[in-house]
Amino acid sequence: MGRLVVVSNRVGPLKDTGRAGGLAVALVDALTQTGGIWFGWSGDISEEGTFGQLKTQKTRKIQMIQLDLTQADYDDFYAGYANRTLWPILHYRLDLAVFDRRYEQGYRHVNDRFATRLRPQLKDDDVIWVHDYHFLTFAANLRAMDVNNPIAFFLHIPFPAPEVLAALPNAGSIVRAMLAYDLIGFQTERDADNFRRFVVEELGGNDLGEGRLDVDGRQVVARAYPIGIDAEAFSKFPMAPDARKNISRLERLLGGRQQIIGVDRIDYSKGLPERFRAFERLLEDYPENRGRVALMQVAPPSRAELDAYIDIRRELDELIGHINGRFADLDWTPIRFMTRSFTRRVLAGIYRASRVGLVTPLRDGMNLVAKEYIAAQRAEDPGVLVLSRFAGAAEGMKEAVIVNPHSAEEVAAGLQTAITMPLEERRDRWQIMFDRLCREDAIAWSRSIMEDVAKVRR
Ligand code: GDG
Repeated sequence: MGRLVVVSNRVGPLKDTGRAGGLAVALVDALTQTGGIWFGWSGDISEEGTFGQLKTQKTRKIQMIQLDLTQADYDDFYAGYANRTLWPILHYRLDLAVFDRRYEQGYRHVNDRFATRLRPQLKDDDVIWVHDYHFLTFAANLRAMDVNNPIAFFLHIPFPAPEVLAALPNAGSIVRAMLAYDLIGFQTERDADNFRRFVVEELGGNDLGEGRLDVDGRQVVARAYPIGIDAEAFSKFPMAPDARKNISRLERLLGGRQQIIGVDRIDYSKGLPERFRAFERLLEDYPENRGRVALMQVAPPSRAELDAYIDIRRELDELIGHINGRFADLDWTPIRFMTRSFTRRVLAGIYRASRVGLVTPLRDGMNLVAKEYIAAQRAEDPGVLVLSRFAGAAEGMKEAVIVNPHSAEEVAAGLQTAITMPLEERRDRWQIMFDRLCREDAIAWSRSIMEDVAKVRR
């Protein structure tokens, strides 16, 4: 295999400084195998934007190449089409999607500009791997510049039912552009199936079985490749000195009470208001938990300049104030809400100190927090994962307590099951999930995509 060229909106980090997630670890591993390029947005805005100087940085085997955006690119491509149009639609939130043709034009323009700037860097035997909803049309732009290399794509977020996606203006044209990829990877069988169904029903393609599609003589593979985490490494994090220090701090504070932990970017897809209402329901329906169980929510803000995110932040502040006001006691606060962030090691320690991991998105591509929570547990006395059926992770974690996040009763009952679950059952469920996480880790994930794209050369 030739070099690998990774394209994603944000690039790096190349070294684990405590913040690199499983994705960065898997991509650095894949890039180190063959050497290669990691190409994407610098995170900066400048007047020249994609016409400006490339920002490059090279380690022994990996070259990072980054480009700026102009303010207009940022507004239309990033804040606009990617995050106000595609993100809500792909998460089944038609009610929040904004359709503006300037956004779509900006999106197509930035994809084309990125392809144009990458083109001169490419060698004939490179394999190209493009990530996520920012770059759906990227391969079509490269193909128009006579790039014949194998190109794989991975979508980190859900691909909705065709009935939902069809509401996107020009959905057919966007999905048709995706067919310029050789291999399209999704988080779940459901997502891959939705994509194939769109291609058959809306574009008149043929489903040839085993994920293979034929559209007007062009063949593409669309399959599920559920993303994994660096499970082995993550399971050791709670033993690191800074994690242990924080575990002791937490345990002192809890003084024998049980903790439920939630960790999510503040995003309407994560089901945070529904989660807090379900916790309130737990305290109403199972009053023995008052004073004995607390919910800790780590919630780093994201995309905070978008209206939908300002609204949810306000809703959360009010709701938490209401619940804490209603139930707090002298020595007990029901919900602790933190918008600060932690290193991955400390986060792993917090997971370990928590009896229940609560992951209740309304829709989520995978949800790595569910996997990290399991990886961080102690084999002798593991906690319980309460998991939304609408997280991609639910497809491969059937041993969790699976709940419908829209039902406060069901989540409250799931929490009660988790809090009272006997040790033996906790161990049985945990062991199965942990073994699977180690087998199907981040590195196995990227390798299987790389193997398959090599097979479907044009
Ligand atoms: C997208 C898809 C898909 C959180 N707080 C801190 C922190 N985190 C880390 C978590 C986890 C990551 O952020 C969040 O990953 P998720 O998978 O839960 O969610 P998204 O950010 O929405 O990711 C998702 C994923 O892509 C991968 O394909 O699973 O469905 O939406 O790793 O630990 N990390 C640190 N400090 C924090 O305070 N260091």
